[in-house]
Amino acid sequence: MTDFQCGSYRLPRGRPCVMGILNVTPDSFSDGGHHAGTDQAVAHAEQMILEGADIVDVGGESTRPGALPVSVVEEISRVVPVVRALVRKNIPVSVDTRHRDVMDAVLQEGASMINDIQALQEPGALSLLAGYEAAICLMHMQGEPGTMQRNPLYGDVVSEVWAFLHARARIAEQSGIGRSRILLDPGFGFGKTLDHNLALLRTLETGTRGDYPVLVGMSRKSFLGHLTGQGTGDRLVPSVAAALVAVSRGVWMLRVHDVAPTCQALKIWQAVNGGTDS
Ligand code: YH5
Repeated sequence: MTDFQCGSYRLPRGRPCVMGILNVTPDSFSDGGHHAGTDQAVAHAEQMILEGADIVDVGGESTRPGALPVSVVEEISRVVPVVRALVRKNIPVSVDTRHRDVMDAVLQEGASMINDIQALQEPGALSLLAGYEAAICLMHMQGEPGTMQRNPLYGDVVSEVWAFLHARARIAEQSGIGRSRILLDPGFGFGKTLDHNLALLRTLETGTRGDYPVLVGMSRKSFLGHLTGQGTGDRLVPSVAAALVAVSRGVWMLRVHDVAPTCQALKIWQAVNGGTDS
């Protein structure tokens, strides 16, 4: 199995990898000024790397249902200082954005991955990525963040989600983005009911048996609360349980808030299921 290409980094395909979530929205870190926020964000990223994260995912736009829209200029001013500092510290950086101009700014700073909940559908995004070596995570979403959870409808959610992702991957390859740097993500919670999320989780092999590595993000999401009764701040155990279900069904990368507990769980999984190398 060849390694996954992530800018100048190579991540091993022979074991599950972990992406640590770093939100840089104003509510995430204290607003003791612009630099204080950046310093705290960088410290949190370094902590996640020490805990075993393979890459850090920096996000400056909240895409939770009901969140207020952010201008591209504002999003760039939130993420660029953090991306710049992490690149300087040789930490592999992903940026969670759907906007071409944000991608342009962070790729120039040396970001190693773009994580796009809109699967490069914004005009100019495909050709921009083709000019870099950065990896791209193509995610499925039905609707728009503000309204996507109102009444999501599918004929067959599993086949529709994976057909969309394979179509986007094909377009990405035709645009000059090599297969060894494309990841697919079914987009848990993005225009999906509890039943849709469960159907996708139950049948993850539909995606993981294909030609591309699969990333999932279920950490702390509402559907885990609906299944357990746990509130937003109390979903660590459900999140780790869901992560293990996912890797057992062939998922390669996990996007998580709680890096240390996830990596501990993965050590058990890897001791049983992995080789002795990696
Ligand atoms: C994802 O799945 N998700 S942002 C609501 C929560 C907790 C967490 C109500 N970006 C994904 O993390 N990128 C986000 O509790 C993502 N895959 C990829 N590739 C939403 C989020 C969250 C929302």
